[in-house]
Amino acid sequence: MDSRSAFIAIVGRPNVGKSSLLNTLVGRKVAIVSDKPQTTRNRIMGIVTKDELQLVFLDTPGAHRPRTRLGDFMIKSISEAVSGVDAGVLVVEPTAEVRDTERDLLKQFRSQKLPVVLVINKIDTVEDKAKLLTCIAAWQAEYDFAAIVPVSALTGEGADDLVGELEKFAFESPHFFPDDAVSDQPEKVMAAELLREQMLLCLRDEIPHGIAVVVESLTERETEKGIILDIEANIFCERDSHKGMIIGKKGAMLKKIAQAARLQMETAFDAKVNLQCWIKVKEDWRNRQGLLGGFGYRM
Ligand SMILES: Nc1nc2c(ncn2[C@@H]2O[C@H](COP(=O)(O)OP(=O)(O)OP(=O)(O)O)[C@@H](O)[C@H]2O)c(=O)[nH]1
Ligand SMILES: [Mg+2]
Repeated sequence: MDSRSAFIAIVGRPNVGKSSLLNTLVGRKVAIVSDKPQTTRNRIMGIVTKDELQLVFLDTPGAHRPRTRLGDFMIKSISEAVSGVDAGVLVVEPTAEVRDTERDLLKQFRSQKLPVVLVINKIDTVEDKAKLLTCIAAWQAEYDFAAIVPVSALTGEGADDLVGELEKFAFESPHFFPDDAVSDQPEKVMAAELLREQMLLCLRDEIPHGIAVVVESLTERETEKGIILDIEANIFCERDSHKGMIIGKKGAMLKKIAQAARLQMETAFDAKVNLQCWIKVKEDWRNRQGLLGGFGYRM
């Protein structure tokens, strides 16, 4: 059979599980995940290749009302992703509540005449299946979806059904990426994201949202015990007080964060990692265009 491909944008409100879904579909961790909203800041590509079929997913930041220039960038990267795909996946929580955020996203798909599949995620949290039916009915009334698929990104339930629905949007074309590719993210970016993920998991309130991570160098070194990756990362935060919280008592917090991030990197890169981190303060960087670009938030 001839090869087929489709580009698919994954959109939705913050924290609904878009990145978790991407990871489940790809079968590898390509996007970081946390319980805090606005975890994803860039569009992140995840590639699924099954024989002749290649689906290229674009995970996007959660749709929200931006309050900083970084927020503006995040919202722009949603429209950017939506404008270049063959179909959309709108991810929602398993509730019957439809909000303007989702209506605005659907408007973007409608204006481009793109088919949309609704994914009702987190069904592992729904005990009463009648609730799910109410939820489906509410969404059906809202938009003419190409399909509605209940899934759990956590358990993987429904993921194959979803791929089955999305396969319908694939058109005959050569594959855009090598069949063994899972993402387009450079290793340095992946390493920075894995470090930022641990900050989101370990730090509270506004602090993790005001953190940017830049991996300055990532070099491979052959030793008697195998390959070691030396990774040097700069962690930028917004205030001296935040810097203190990140370092923690006698450096305990930074040690915990770096240790956890190192383990994640070792799994991701399948090599031993030697991670060094420096913390720097850049006041109000989320509103400073020049800094945003340098931190990787540039269109
Ligand atoms: N119980 C359950 N939790 C889930 C599921 N999918 C995601 N989560 C949790 O929901 C939270 C948010 O997941 P993310 O994948 O980071 O959500 P997101 O939509 O990418 O969030 P943003 O990047 O902030 O827009 C995390 O705590 C996940 O573990 C699911 O199917 N079931
Ligand atoms: Mg995300």
